[in-house]
Amino acid sequence: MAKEQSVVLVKPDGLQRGLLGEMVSRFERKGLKLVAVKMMRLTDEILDHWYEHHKDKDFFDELKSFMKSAPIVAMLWQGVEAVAVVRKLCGTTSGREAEAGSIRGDFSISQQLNLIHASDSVDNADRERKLIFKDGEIIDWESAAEALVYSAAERS
Ligand code: 3AN
Repeated sequence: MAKEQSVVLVKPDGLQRGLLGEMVSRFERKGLKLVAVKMMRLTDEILDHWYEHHKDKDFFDELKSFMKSAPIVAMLWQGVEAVAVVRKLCGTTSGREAEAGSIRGDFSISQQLNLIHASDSVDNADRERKLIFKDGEIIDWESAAEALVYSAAERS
């Protein structure tokens, strides 16, 4: 089955609140595979592309300065239908509405300070991956757990 990659950003509030380990743990336990990770400070150049769909919104400038207020941790998680799976683990955008059991549902009560970003489509995951990671930073390693988390049919 088709393996996808989802770009996840642990946002400044997630890092400041010490939730990085909690989030990584949830993705690992699910059976997703981490193929790239780095800490960085986001720039205007990246954010203007990243949030292109919000550039005319009144919260755009505030959103950008929030995303630059502390470093973020960028990760690439791989797995079968990873884009939808990761979105589900994150929960819907507003922490107040996000499902209990999701990352936002369990740890956020805000629309903007919602801890985490996850790609919302395969095309956007592709675009976001290129904005953040160089080819050499992505490592497609052989996971011994793969035979335990997927059936043979799902692995092929
Ligand atoms: P998601 O992060 O769930 O894909 P988007 O792409 O609609 O949601 O929003 C991107 C980010 O913009 C959100 N994570 C949130 O931080 C911020 N945002 C979205 N809507 C609002 C809003 N109405 N007011 C303030 N910030 C918002």
